[in-house]
Amino acid sequence: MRTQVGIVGAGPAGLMLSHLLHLRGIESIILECRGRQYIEERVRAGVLEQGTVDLMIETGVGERLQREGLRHDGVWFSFGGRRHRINMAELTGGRAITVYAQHEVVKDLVQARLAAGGQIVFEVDDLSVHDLDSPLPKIRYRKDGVAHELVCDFIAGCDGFHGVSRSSVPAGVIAAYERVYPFAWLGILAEAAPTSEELVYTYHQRGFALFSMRSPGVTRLYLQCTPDEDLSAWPDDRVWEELCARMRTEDGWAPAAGPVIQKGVTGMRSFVIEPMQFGRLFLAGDAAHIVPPTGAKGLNLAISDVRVLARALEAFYQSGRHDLLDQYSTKCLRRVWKVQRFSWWMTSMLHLFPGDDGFDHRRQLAELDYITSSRAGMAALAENYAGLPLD
Ligand code: RFL
Ligand code: PHB
Repeated sequence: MRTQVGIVGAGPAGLMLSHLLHLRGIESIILECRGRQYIEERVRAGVLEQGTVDLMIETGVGERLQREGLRHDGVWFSFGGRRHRINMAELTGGRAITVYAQHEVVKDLVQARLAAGGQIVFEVDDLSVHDLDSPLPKIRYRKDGVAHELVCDFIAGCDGFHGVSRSSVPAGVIAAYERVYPFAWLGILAEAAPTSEELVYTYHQRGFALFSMRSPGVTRLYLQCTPDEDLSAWPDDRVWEELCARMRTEDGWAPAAGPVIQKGVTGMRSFVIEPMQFGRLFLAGDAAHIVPPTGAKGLNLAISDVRVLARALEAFYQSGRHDLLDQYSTKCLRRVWKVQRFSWWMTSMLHLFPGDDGFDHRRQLAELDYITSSRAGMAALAENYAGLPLD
């Protein structure tokens, strides 16, 4: 088998890359180890930056997003028993976030690819990448027990943090920078109408908590917990008690409880590799970097990587130019590190760290006070949260 761009992974990065390449007349094949239903139901991110929303609309996959997505012009920070709103749209010239679940983005992209005759091979096994520094790199895999080889001009490693692409780069070629946090998030989805129209990030002496949503009938909530938290110690009643203890404000605001439909623990890590390329292998999204979820940036960063990659591949196929491909890593990393900084900063400001004392507590409160009362502080938060402009 032969294609121009072989894509490993049908997450947001791989699917959006394939879609953008198709619009530029470039052929690709996506190889995914999971089934279609699994990737279309996997509960993950929920917040889309303005640039991600604009890209989906401009490229013809934003119809359902425009109908069902919840646009939020503001975001709330709660501390000391009070909620404070930051008006993102007003501070950024109309930029906002949209709440639309990651698996809905995945569904829309899968549908668009298949409707356009695109190839996504689901449930592949034993995938490996070869000859990365040659002009014809290859992907080998098994499908239904039969071995296949896909010969490509380029390979895009969009296979997430645990994929095989990154670990196929020879040792010593890429450097990794990492920070692992001493806490995790216990997240639930609940059938309960959201009691706030916008997200609420809460700093509390019992630990961080986050109020988010998926639709007018479904609330998404998170609690800071330990990295090895045992879910069996968290029956639904205890989760609601703890959420309310952390989130309830002086004016009586709290989340409304309802049947819990999903529960899980997510670890927290910052991770970046440099460079994001080796020979004809280009890494994008979680395969190249991970951010802690506090800034709601992982999905958005995956989308901004593949936008850069699609343009570079277009320049190559249209005029044989290599310069944009050569600049891929440098260009992406400039944004990646700014987003890493923001996600690390939000995480540091809002969580309790083991060993923190009264000094740390007061410093965090002062920072929260600053970013919710100074126009400059609010503007910096709003600009990063709604998403730095894509160039
Ligand atoms: P993905 O989505 O992990 O997709 C990788 C795909 O590759 C497949 N794969 C393989 N296929 C073939 N062969 C192999 N050997 C393979 N190994 C893996 C996998 O099955 C999968 O389909 O990576 P991608 O495309 O880079 O997208 C990244 C995002 O998924 C991720 O950054 C976000 O979900 C992070 N994230 C959030 N991001 C946001 O922008 N906003 C948020 O609000 C937000 N909240 C979150 C999050 C992630 C969370 N979890 C569970 C990690 C909340 C949570 C709880
Ligand atoms: C979510 O809705 O899942 C969500 C929202 C904001 C975050 C992380 C996750 O920072």
